Amino acid sequence: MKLFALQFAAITFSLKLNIMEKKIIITGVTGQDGSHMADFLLKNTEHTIIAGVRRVSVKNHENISHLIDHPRFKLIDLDITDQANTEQVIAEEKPDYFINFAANSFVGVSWKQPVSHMETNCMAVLYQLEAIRKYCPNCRYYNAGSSEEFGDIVTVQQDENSQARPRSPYAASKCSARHIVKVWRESYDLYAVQGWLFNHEGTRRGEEFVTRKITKNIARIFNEYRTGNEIIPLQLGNLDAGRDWSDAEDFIDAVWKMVNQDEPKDYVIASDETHTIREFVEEAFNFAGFHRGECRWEGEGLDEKYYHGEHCIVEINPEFYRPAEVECLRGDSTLARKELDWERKSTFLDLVKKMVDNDLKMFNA
Ligand code: G4F
Repeated sequence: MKLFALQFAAITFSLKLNIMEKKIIITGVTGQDGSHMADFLLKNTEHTIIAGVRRVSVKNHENISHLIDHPRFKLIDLDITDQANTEQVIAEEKPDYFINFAANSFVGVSWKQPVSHMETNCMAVLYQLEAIRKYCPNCRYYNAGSSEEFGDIVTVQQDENSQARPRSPYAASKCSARHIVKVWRESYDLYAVQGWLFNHEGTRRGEEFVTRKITKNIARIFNEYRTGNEIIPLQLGNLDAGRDWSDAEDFIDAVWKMVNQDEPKDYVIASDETHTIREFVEEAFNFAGFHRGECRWEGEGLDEKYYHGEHCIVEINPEFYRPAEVECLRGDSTLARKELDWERKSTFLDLVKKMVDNDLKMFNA
């Protein structure tokens, strides 16, 4: 009887601390968020990670190369746009958590590939939830939502009650997925949530996104200066759009907390600040040694340029403008800070510096 009581106490204790070994499927694990989530869970829990990866001829495992031999990290083939494959994986693995970070996440391309955005960002969510409903209804599900869903904003700050006003096929696909998550949660009593994650960046960010494009090109320009080669300016689109940027690593524990509440609920995760692309450019060049006092903007509109001395270091290319722009985003993460007890650690300037330092180091390695 005493032994039984002890065992019971141990189980309750480990459940409370979330240290019971569980099975977690993560999709998009080769990307920024998925790889940070895998790192976080392997470090802070005893859970096993099943990393669902699409089979491609050239592997892009750079972000997870350090995890490949980890005993609690298992790679499996999973194409989330294939319903049969999704169903078979979920039926076989019966995960305790399913964290869906896989997405077509580049807004700019979504006008050119709207169908694939809908299939990857929305239909895949439907396949996942249907399979979870059938084979493991106790599985806790997270889908990556986006501040792009707010789009054509009507309030200075966007919170959980703000209206969805998508401006791109990408945003429309995320809004559709949000409705699916909500309907499946309410109809089948599933623990299914979709956070509104505002822009989050870092050293694992892809180069197609503006922050990494800026910091990688600054490293190249720095090197051109150093070696006395011709300076090729960085080409950008709309400099005056405002974004609410955070360090991606700060968002991971917010997502983990979101899937571990008593009741499923969607939260806004943000820094609650707005900075323009122009500000990001100025701060990033400044950290690289192109000090603000030595740089200046000249010209207007498509002819605007940023100079360091007589060298043009940034110019505008209309190709990088979008058919419809989300002009300004600023989250209101009050609810997440209060109910999830979540707090970001890095400031905007910490993030810019970290990305610039990393790319300068990588370029000169
Ligand atoms: O870095 P971006 O491509 O990110 P965007 O569109 O805000 O989307 C990112 O954040 C979302 C969260 O809100 C995610 F859901 C989404 O998956 C993705 O991670 O562009 C940021 C801004 C835009 O206003 C864009 O017009 O930068 C502007 N921009 C200006 N020049 C540029 C460029 N964007 C890119 N990618 N490349 C440019 O040359």
